[in-house]
Amino acid sequence: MRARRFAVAALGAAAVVSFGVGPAVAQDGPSAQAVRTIATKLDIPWDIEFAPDGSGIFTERDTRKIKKIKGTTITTLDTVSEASTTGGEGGLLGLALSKTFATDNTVFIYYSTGSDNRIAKKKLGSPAQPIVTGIPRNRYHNGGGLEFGPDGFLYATTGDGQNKANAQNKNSLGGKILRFDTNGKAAPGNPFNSLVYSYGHRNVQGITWVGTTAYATEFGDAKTDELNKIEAGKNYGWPNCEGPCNTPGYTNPVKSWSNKEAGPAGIGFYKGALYIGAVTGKRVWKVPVNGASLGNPQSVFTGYGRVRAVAPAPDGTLWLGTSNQDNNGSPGATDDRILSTDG
Ligand SMILES: [Ca+2]
Ligand SMILES: [Ca+2]
Repeated sequence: MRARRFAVAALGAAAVVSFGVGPAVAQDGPSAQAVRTIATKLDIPWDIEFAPDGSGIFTERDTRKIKKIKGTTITTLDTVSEASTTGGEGGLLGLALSKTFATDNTVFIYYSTGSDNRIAKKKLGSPAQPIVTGIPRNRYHNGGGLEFGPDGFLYATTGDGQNKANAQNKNSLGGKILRFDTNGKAAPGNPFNSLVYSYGHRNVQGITWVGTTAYATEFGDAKTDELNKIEAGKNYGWPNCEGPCNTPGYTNPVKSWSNKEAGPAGIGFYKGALYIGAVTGKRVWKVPVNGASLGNPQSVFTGYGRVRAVAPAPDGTLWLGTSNQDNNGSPGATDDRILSTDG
């Protein structure tokens, strides 16, 4: 297992990649950036957040652990025993920290169980308290994104659970973006008097905001992956449309890629651009933001394999988490890793 095969392949171009903790420089085509290795030998770091003291806190999908990175020290804060793998893309997925984390030591998590995907509130060291249950679950298409929006409500991104009809069914929590409070109640102003904020999605894994404008990444099926601008009540077309189409009533993506180039997962807004982790495309897509319009996507951070987590850090750097230990990856000796720009 853990063959160096990946490393050799990844180094094919001009990339120089560190396999230990310490400084390294990677050539990333048009936007070469210095990269530091923050942590190695992780197991699919899925979502990264930052505590008020600046430490990074992240979920690991298959170990179901919540871990903390402070300086060079990694500690396990908790294990979500209620979570289970789906043998595919499920497990312990999204993470959001309580707005008063420093005093209540509480997180919100999105995870798979044997029967559903759910969202829970969890004081670290205590059992998970589910606040949203019944999100369709399957081996694949489990969604998993969990973020606080600028309006103070939680947003979760879900998958269709490999049942396409869920996406257009407003009574299903699958193939949706959900908006709710910290008790799991529908946020006021939601378009259908339910948790549902937008629908017609296939498998959404990441959401972030530029000001109050929401953008979410979406895995397409066999053809086209999407970046969507998310607005309340809109229908994003799945399963009738994959990528842009001309059907009235459907909202087209603002950017799209072939599946091979993308597999868009985590997303963050950093220094004037959206950064999108691409697992299939083994890179990060940088999409410049110019007011209300988006520039041409640029391929950056190639050479690290499958990138899933993308997290702008409070110290001005950008953290990235690899997913080379998952079923589709070819892990190098030190995968999975969390990497950071030098600022
Ligand atoms: Ca998150
Ligand atoms: Ca769509």
